[in-house]
Amino acid sequence: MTERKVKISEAALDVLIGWGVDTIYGIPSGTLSSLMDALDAKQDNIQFIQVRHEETGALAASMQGKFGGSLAVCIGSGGPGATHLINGLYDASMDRIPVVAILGARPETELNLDAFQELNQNPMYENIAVYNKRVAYPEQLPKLVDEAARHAIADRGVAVLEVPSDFGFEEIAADAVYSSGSSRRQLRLADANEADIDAAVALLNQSRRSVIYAGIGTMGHGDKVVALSQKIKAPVITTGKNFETFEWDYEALLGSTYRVGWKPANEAILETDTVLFIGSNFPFAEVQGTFKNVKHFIQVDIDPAMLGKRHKADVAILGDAGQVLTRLIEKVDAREADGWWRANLANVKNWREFMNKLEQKESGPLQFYQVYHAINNHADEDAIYSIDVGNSTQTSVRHLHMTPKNMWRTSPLFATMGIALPGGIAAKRTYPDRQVWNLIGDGAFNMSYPDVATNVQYNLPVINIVFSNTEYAFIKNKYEDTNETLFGTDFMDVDYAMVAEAQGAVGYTVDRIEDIDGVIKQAVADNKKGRTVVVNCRITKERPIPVETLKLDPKFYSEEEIQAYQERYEAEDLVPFRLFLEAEGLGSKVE
Ligand SMILES: Cc1ncc(C[n+]2csc(CCOP(=O)(O)OP(=O)(O)O)c2C)c(N)n1
Ligand SMILES: [Mg+2]
Repeated sequence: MTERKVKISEAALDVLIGWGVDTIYGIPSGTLSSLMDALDAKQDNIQFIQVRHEETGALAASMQGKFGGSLAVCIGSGGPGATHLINGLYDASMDRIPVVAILGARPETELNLDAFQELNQNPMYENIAVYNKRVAYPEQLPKLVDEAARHAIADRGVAVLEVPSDFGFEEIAADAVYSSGSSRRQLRLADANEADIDAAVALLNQSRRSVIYAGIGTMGHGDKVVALSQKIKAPVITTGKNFETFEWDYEALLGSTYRVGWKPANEAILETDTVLFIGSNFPFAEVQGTFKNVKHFIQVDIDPAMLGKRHKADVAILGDAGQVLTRLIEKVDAREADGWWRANLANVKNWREFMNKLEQKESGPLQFYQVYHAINNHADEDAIYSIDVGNSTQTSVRHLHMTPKNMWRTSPLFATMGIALPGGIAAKRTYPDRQVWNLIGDGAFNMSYPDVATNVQYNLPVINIVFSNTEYAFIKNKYEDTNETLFGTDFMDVDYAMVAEAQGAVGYTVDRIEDIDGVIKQAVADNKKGRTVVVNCRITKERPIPVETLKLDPKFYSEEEIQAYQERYEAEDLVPFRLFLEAEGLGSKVE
């Protein structure tokens, strides 16, 4: 009997298929030659998505993980392709998303000769990779691909494998190869310590002004957070990346803190005495003094390395958010609605009225608010949102009406621009039957728009909303507060509708409030017919209200300052939280 032989590169792909891999993003190159042959042979099981830039591929891979898709793989040619992957891989690493990156390399006999395109590649990823190797000889390739996949998943990060281009052409005995994907198991977290739960309950029972700070760890447990919130009358602060966990109109949802946030959360966090901080890593906590007025800090996390990271924890609970919430709901005392609760509800109601009024304007030059209003009107109830970095991050957490049926993902920690469009490719690939919206600033679209063609080429129809203001507004707005000039923040106008049409997508341009609803409605109709759409929303240059530096309280600002602030942000009806507290007979802690 003769031994059955298989091509090593095909065997390596079979290993990945065993890990559930169904998509590989990248661009071919000489250094990826044997892998490309294998991708051709394995087309029935793995789709190669040819992107226009390797960064798009790596960002799509990262976003695929964030959207809950299968293990994502991206490839880059030895040298320039490997360096192009870097932003996506750094993004995945910071969000602890499993991604396998395969880097091409010179054939074995040409290695280490300072040959054309030859780089010492693994060290570029030393900083971030959970696994980072070069394959040493051909028969090792399937084994190391398996190692890379297993480490990416088990260690929640980026696994990098450099593969000399000729190795995959060799053959290996078919029965010498296996995928350990079928052995994939997860550690079960032990139940939370009951004494820690009791200590948390004691603090919550005695607190006068508690808030629940619900991070990404509470995703999927929004109902429990709300049940606890209602039982102990603690309003809910969430985080930029966790809005979809809650119904957008939950009456005690205060939004998120700091710049990408809401006014009520920024105010309440300075007035609360007890914070129940669940499954969150708020990276601005120390630099902004977010918790400076907090007396008691209770933290819940599944990662021991997070406990105590952002603030000293009076009670630290190691455990799953859902399980801990259930225990807390069972044990904690119920509380009647009190002044703290009512003041927060009144504050958030006032904030929502402010947002609604702007969103619902019926005529005039288009502002970003009305774009969201039209999206909210026409989006499917389970729409997926892929969000870029810039004002769109900030405005989408304020104005998109999200519920747990939606998904909302961005680059929250690495915060790289250009992530929304690759994210939309990954989202549509993962959920072909759901509606996908990419919400993108014009600066970020400039970084990513060649890949509209990728959506068209692979029949992955999405709706791109481009917020065109011909400026890097998020940075310009910051410079207004920190710099002497706004140098370098403006750029020239581009006709993004034409850019879309040139790539086989549908393009629209809109600059009036009167027209936005009709255009978005049409975009949705086109998309439902299988078209990728780009809506160039030429919006005004108004700055979204800076809720991290509110100038509304007469205790701290002159009448002129307040009036100027209110006029600029159309915020005549916004009331400082202190007044709602005082109406309940409560004092403010803010000095
Ligand atoms: C790759 C990258 N480069 C630069 C930045 C810094 N940055 C953050 S937001 C932003 C402006 C975004 O501009 P645009 O996409 O036009 O959105 P806008 O804020 O104008 O709505 C910049 C330059 C970044 N986060 N990522
Ligand atoms: Mg812009």
